[in-house]
Amino acid sequence: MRWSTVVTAGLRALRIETPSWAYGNSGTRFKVFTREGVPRDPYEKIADAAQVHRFTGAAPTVALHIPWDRVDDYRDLAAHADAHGVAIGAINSNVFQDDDYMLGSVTNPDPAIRRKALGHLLDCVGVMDATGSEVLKLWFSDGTNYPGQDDIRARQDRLAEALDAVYARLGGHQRLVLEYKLFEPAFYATDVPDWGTAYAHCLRLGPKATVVVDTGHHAPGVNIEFIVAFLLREGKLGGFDLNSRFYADDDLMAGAADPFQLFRIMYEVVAGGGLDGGVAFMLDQCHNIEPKIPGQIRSVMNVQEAAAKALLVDRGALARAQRAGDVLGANGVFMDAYNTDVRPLLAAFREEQGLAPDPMAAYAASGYGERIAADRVGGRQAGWGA
Ligand code: LRH
Ligand code: MN
Repeated sequence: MRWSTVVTAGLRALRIETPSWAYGNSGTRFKVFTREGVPRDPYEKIADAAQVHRFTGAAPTVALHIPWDRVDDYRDLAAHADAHGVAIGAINSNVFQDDDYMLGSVTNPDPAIRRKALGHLLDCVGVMDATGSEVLKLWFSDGTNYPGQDDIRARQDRLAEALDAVYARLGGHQRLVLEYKLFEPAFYATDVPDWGTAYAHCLRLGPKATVVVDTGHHAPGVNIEFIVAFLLREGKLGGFDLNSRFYADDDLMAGAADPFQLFRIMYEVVAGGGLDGGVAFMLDQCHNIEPKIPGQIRSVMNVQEAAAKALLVDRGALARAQRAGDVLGANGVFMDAYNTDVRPLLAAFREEQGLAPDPMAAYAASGYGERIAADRVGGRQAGWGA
């Protein structure tokens, strides 16, 4: 089997970052369901994220979201993470939940509100200084709901001005990743709606600015792996917010709704050298009805499975078939990898690292879920607070 060296080397390089907010309560505008054992603060969220790394060996960092994860002492929080065998990853800004941002944050017609929003973004860089994080993730809900509501071009000027100020504030080892999204909460024009807009801003900003591809942020039918291949070729793919969807920004478990799409995306990552560093593989999900820690473990496993299949593609045979114009031959090579059951390989890969072959079963057997349900009584369960 050709999988041993290439695949295991690739899997060793694959590091998946889990989002602190996936451990808290989440839902839709119709209902946010609660459940026992949900963390009440960032310390408990990090303890839960550490369980995902404990059983998968592939999730060593946790992304924070500010102010959802605001604490008095971020250095102490980073030390807490370290004590649990993980580290704090990307810092996510939040300029989408303040009443002042109804007509926009950094793009708002009101300069005072723009200054307030920029202040928050700069504060997030301050958090990075304290936690040692290298990545600032910027997503702007900014947009309009009705034609004529505001000037599309003027909003781009305001956005560019804020991005310039944030970029200038970044320290030597720090970088920003800009996330785009087609719609929601804006329903007419979103100010960073697609990869092209994000790419253009990042190109203008400089080498420390790259694009985040959230797999739930495209119009139905968009070929996301094309975007990935293109951005990698340009050296402008900064990372992923991995999740899956059947309709819109459903934020379901990565690979759950469309494992073939995740495979095609991971193949372009592998083919474009995206596993060699510089690309952050972050999950961005909401476990509205399923238990949260097992949901994250399953998601990490889904990404590992897609990566293992992508690493399995016989690139030599594929290139030969492609050069020969052998359409069915090329597609056949690609599908052989996708149709390969990589679960035994992943089980062996985990055992090689001293981990249990089945992380889901190992977590269930650990009793951690029952323990936190019993211990975490009282207090206010964490959530989006939307
Ligand atoms: C916006 C988004 C963004 C996060 C939020 C939790 O839809 O994908 O990445 O800030 O979800
Ligand atoms: Mn996202």
